[in-house]
Amino acid sequence: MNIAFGHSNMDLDCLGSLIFVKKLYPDYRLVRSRLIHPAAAHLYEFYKGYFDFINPKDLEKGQIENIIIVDTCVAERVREYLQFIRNSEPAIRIIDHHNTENCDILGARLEGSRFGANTSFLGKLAMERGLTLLPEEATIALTGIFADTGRLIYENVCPEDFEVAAYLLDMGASLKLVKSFLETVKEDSQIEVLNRLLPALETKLIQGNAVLLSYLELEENVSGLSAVVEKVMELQNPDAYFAIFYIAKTRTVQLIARSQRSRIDLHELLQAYGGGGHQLAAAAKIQGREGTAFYEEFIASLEKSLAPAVRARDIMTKGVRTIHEHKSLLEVSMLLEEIELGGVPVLNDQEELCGFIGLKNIMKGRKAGAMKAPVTAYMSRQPVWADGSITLREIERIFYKHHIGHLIIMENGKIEGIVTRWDYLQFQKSRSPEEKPGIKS
Ligand SMILES: [Mn+2]
Repeated sequence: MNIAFGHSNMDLDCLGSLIFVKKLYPDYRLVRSRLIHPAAAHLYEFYKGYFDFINPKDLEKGQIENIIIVDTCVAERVREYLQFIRNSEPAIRIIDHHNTENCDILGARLEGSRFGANTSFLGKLAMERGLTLLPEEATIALTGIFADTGRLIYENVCPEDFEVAAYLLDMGASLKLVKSFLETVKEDSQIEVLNRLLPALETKLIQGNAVLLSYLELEENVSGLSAVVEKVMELQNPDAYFAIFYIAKTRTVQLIARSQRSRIDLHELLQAYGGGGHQLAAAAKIQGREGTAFYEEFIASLEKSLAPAVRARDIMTKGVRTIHEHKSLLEVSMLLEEIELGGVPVLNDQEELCGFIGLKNIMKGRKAGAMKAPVTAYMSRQPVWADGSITLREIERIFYKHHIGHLIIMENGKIEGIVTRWDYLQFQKSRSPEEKPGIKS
């Protein structure tokens, strides 16, 4: 017998991969994990018939010749299957999109690419072979790709994920169904918590970071709380969110945290409470504490332990050139060419900031044939400037509000630098790892 399986606690990418295995290698039987990841439970309920799974225990009976393992390369995560294989030395082929350096399944043949989703690798094989899928199979596979790629927007996404997604749409995948399978907040109990959380939210500016906090008492534990917290995060878009629940029945404080800034390292922060997780997603359970007292104490500790937010002075271009108000448009355009910037601050006789002149202003002068006119005739007389201590969020707000591309940064009445839209975007692009928290496998 030939068999295929994914990791324990099968998730959506696992199921997506397996549906392709079934199409590509029809002589392999798929084996079901004892556990289905909660995020995959709904899809599994509707579509389990399409997999025609056997149970790990069924493996005891036969002789296993070939094995395909998908979406993991770690022995620990497939132990529940391997323990039932009685014969020695089956041929093992691993198809995984994780870093396979840590693979500890001996003698296995490794395949796969670092695509956003493992499903995409198998999807490429299916495309190359010109396979046809049922609409239901295409829906299963597309859900897998969307789950592991945050709907094709995480940093791990490759062109191949898009290609396979397009192919699946062609095969009749239903985006409506995919969307509903990806919805993680749908139980009544979760929605009730969500409704109670929203009015309980408070935002605090801590070290320049916009931090969202909430405290809620629950009778008993509600499953899928972290999905609710992620939903709130999505709605409010803070730098970080700390949701604190007091579970009356078990007298436990549950702390669930999400961050969007790698500077706010949640794994490290929550270790102090015996918790942990990833940099951007972590949780802790604290026994024997009274809820509200813990909440107050936790906020106070954040004031001390939170890393300061990035400020204008951290990302500005320093050593900014300026131009005197009596200089001509021609002179300023030559200066801009020299320094490769789109605009410069204008100074008056007292060396004070009195305007800003950019390419657009010069263009107007050029059209009017007035390149010899003084800068004052065409500059904008209300230069937008800000203090070096403002945060990224405030910079963003100023750009949008004033429709400008350059923000002059002053410290103690002196021009210290300029933040351009380009500086801002470069910084946003470079700050990794900024993977979205959520399903990671
Ligand atoms: Mn995966």
